Amino acid sequence: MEVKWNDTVIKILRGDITEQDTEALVNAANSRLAGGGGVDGAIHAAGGPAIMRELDSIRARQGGCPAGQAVITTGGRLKAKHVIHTVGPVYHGRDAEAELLAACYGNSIKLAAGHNIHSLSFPSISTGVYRYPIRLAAPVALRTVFSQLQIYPLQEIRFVLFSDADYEVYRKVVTELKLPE
Ligand code: AR6
Repeated sequence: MEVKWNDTVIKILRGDITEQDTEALVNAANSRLAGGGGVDGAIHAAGGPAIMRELDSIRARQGGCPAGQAVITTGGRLKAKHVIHTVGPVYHGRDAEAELLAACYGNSIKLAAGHNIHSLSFPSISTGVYRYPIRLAAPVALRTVFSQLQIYPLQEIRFVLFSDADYEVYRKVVTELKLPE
C-alpha cells in the first residue's frame, strides 16, 4: 500500500529489504556493530565485506553504537548506496524502550537527510531477536517517521515487512493511525 504525506511517498510492502533500490537501507544492528542474524545478517551477506570494513573503523573511532543511535556506511554490493545501522532496544516492556525505538527511526531519517539521501527503506526494528511485539512497535515506527518527515522531508520511505502477518499489522495500523497534523 502507498500513502502520500506532504511531499513524501510512503510505501508499505512485503519483501526482502536487501533487494530494495532506495538510496539507503536501514539495518537493525546490535550495539557492537558486529553483524548477526536476521536482517543484519541478510544485509551483510548481500552487501559484502565493505560494510563490515567501514563498521570496523567506526568501532575503532567511537566504540559501538548505543540503542536509539545510528551510523552510516557504504551499501557495498547492494543496490542501495548506503546502509544506516541503527540499534533497537531489547524488549522488556519498559516505557523507555518505546522512546529508544522511536529514536532509531527519527535518527535514521535525520542521518539520511544529512547525507542528502532522498529515499530510505526500513525493516521492522527490534521485532525479531529483540522481541518487541510488532503490534506495539508499528505505531511507534509510523508515528515517528510521519512526524520526522515534517522536519526532514525525504521523497520516499519504504517499510519492508518480511512476513504476510507483519505486513498486515502495518497495513492495519497505518489506516487506524491518527497522523500528526
Ligand atoms: N528483509 C526485511 N526484513 C527482514 C529480513 C529481510 N531480509 N530478514 C529479517 N527481517 P531482527 P532485531 C525482519 O531479528 O529484532 C541481529 O542478530 C524480521 O522478520 O533482524 O532488531 C542483530 O545483529 C523481523 O521482523 O532484528 C541484533 O543482534 C525484523 O526484520 C539483533 O538481531 C527485525 O528482526 C537485532 O534484533
